[in-house]
Amino acid sequence: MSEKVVAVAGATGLVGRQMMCVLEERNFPVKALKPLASERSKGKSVTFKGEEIPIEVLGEDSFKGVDIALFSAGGGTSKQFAPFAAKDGCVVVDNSSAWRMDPKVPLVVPEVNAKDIEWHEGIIANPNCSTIQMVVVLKPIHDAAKITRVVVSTYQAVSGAGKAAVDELLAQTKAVMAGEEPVGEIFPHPIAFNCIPQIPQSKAFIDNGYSTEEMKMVNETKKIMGDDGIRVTATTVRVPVHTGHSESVNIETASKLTAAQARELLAKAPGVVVQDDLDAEVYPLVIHAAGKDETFVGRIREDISHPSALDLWIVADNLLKGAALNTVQIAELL
Ligand code: 25A
Ligand code: L14
Repeated sequence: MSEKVVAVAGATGLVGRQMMCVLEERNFPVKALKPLASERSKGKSVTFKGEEIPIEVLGEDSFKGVDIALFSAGGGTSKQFAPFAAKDGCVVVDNSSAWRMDPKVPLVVPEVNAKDIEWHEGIIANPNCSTIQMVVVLKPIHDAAKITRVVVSTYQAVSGAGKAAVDELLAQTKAVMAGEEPVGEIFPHPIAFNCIPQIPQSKAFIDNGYSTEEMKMVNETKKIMGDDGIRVTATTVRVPVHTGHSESVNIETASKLTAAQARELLAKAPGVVVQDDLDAEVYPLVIHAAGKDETFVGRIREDISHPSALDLWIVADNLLKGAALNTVQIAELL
């Protein structure tokens, strides 16, 4: 692969920073790195391969001479600036929700639908974090037994909501431990010692009673798997975890798979690690999955209430496989 000029839009955010770490760790052939952020980050710099690089303010002209731009600066920023990047011949890999359901934009998880990058027109979307870790597990099961329906509940870490949200969890935890009232600005209710069935933290709910995060899981799963026939319902919940999303998933299939067959399939699946030893009390845990690239699956069992369904527990690092790593993997395909 020839060396590329790579821009990172949102370089000072939690995901942007991880993107640069992943580029460095995976030895992505970077000719030059261009970190971009808002006016707020003017004067700051980032360190990449031991070199200090000043942040530039993101603008319409930021992408001249750039080959690949990785975006993680929020949906509004992506909507506004990605078209300028694409117009200048740069390929955008966008981590926001702005372009995911656009029929002209591929929505890609390399282990599932790498081929979809072929039809991009300058923008490729990185899916929602909770959706990514679920579909890497669904894919081998769908290929073997055809999934008809998925029921998922998530347990999502605060780092999904950015750096300020992580700070809020830590500050509220300290406050409660000191016997004080937890106060906060990011989440609609205290997150320390609590679970909040609302994601995102504002303007979450739509007319059907679902949150937008839940509908992302429904719609994006069908698009990535390339099968509108898979019925999906989701409940997404914020929990007081720093990093790593967990999911309880029930999967109905057209033909029956035993738990042993599913374990065998998943053990061979790319990007998936099976952790499933009940005698030893081994199953995926966020405290182990945080910082890792793989998606971990365990508690694999046959649903006793249904003739052909499985229950399982899926955990991954929401900032890595859920965001920065998957984005860089897409860039590697390019
Ligand atoms: O708009 P959305 O879609 O709801 O997304 C909201 C946020 O979700 C995060 C990301 O926050 C995003 O901004 N996010 C998006 N996808 C994510 C994913 N898959 C995800 N999080 C997890 N998983 P973030 O805090 O991680 O990163 C924000 C980055 O985007 C830059 N940015 C924002 N607006 C921009 C922009 N860059 C260019 N143009 C714009 N209009 C942002 O740069 C950061 O790099 P920054 O300079 O604005 O922020 C630098 C530091 O300032 C702090 N900060 C953030 N907001 C404010 C702030 N300080 C003061 N006032 C604020 N309002 C941050 O802590 C940051 O470190
Ligand atoms: O659609 O945990 O990428 O708040 C990123 C942040 C979904 C929610 C996305 C979180 C969002 C996620």
